[in-house]
Amino acid sequence: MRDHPPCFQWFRVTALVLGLIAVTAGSAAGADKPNVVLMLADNLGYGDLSVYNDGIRGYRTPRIDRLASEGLRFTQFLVEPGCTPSRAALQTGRYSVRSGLSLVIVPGTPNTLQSREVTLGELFKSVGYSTAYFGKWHLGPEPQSLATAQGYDEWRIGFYGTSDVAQYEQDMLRNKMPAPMIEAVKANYSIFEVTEPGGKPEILRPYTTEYRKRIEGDIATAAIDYIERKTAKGERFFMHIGWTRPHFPNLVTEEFENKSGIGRYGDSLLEHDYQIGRVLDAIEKASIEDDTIVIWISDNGPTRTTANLEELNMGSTGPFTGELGDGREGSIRTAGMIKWPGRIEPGVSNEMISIHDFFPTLARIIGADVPDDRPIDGVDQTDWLLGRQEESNRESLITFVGDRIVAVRWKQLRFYPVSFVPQPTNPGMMGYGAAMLEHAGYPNMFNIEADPREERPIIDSAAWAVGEYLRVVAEYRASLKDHPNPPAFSMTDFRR
Ligand SMILES: [Ca+2]
Repeated sequence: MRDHPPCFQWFRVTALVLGLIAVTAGSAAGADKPNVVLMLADNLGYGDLSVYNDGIRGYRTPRIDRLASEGLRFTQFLVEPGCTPSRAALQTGRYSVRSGLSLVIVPGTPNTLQSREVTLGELFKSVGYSTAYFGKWHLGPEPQSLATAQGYDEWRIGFYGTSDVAQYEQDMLRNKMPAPMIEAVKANYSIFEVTEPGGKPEILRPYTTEYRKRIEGDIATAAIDYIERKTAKGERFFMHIGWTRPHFPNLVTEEFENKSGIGRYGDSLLEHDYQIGRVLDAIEKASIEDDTIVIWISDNGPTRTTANLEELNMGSTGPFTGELGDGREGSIRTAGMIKWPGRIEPGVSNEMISIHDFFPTLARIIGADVPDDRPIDGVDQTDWLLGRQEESNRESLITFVGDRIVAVRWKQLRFYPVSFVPQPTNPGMMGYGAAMLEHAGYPNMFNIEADPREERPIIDSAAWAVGEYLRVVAEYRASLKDHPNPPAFSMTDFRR
């Protein structure tokens, strides 16, 4: 650290004292430690909500649209290309590759969430919040990986993996698998609850196709119960909900069947919207609305070619190409919004924010310490969100698949060291079913503002920007010197 002249030292001490007074005054007013409700949709695309698509798909999502109108809606919210990677990034504020979680979880490997990671739950616990997790986690079933081993006091309507496990039983029956094997597989994918930190999961029921219809409603009911319990005790809380929709299979209750006009993917969106509305109503009813930050975000783009047949190409990426699992814009740019009455001005912003940024931003808001013994890739966006500055603090983002850098964003430019191409299936699979094509030494480039569909490569006219691409990659690679990544697991590359 640089030495400062004495007058500057005096200024720093004075500023510190004034800062302490400000913090004390704020705490007395109770305004600096809001409740935080963080809601994560599963595989919802940029063009799936009516507030993003202007209702052109016929149906409306009125409750999320209203939340958007009361808060700040992001049109450049970036994530990682898959459930596990994005959730790891959200929990830790770090590129998922740093915790070996840049592909889907495989239980029994070291690639599940490890104790050494510091999660959002642990941040909130460190400053005295009550914390709870609901629904889908997808960061591993190992004891150290559970939400309740990672800073959350309780975990309701819990499951480890993804909602497609609801289809396994029928598929195994179709394939004449023996009954004991079916029962063993089902037991791995049950719905459970953990009622205390470090507690043992208590199995509630198997996650079947029938229960797939009801789970979103049960998650909402458990979340509402939590809000009522915590407000009755006057406790500050951090509530994190891993919703299940519109991840396939999108089976819904009778109430929502054929309601959207576009089939069950749309019906599922309507149910998701309805259940969000129930939770928002509970916040209002508990009279904590003005003192509660509500964040609603999706974890990644939708499945299109990799969904099951009934839902093929139903998820919408809006104007962008790509889908869950590949590195293109539609995979990593999705819907998101934040509401904090009286603090965050309602509106719409095209400034860049990524899922990693919530970790340092929420830490700043609640006065928690961000770990300084490891690289943190999220940036603190508080000043931008609170309107103290025009621009966000982010201008680049790297996208990984496994241990590979597959795309780099810098300002409005996208760089690709590889190309994603469809598998020769019918239909050709992209997204997590795509193949990756090695480039012969030069990246591909697109201007996402001039060309949202990424149809016109610009390496011929914009090679001046390659230096920025290399700088972003070099800065990340420099951080690996003292903090090497654990080996990334791959189900297709066994050379390491
Ligand atoms: Ca997902």
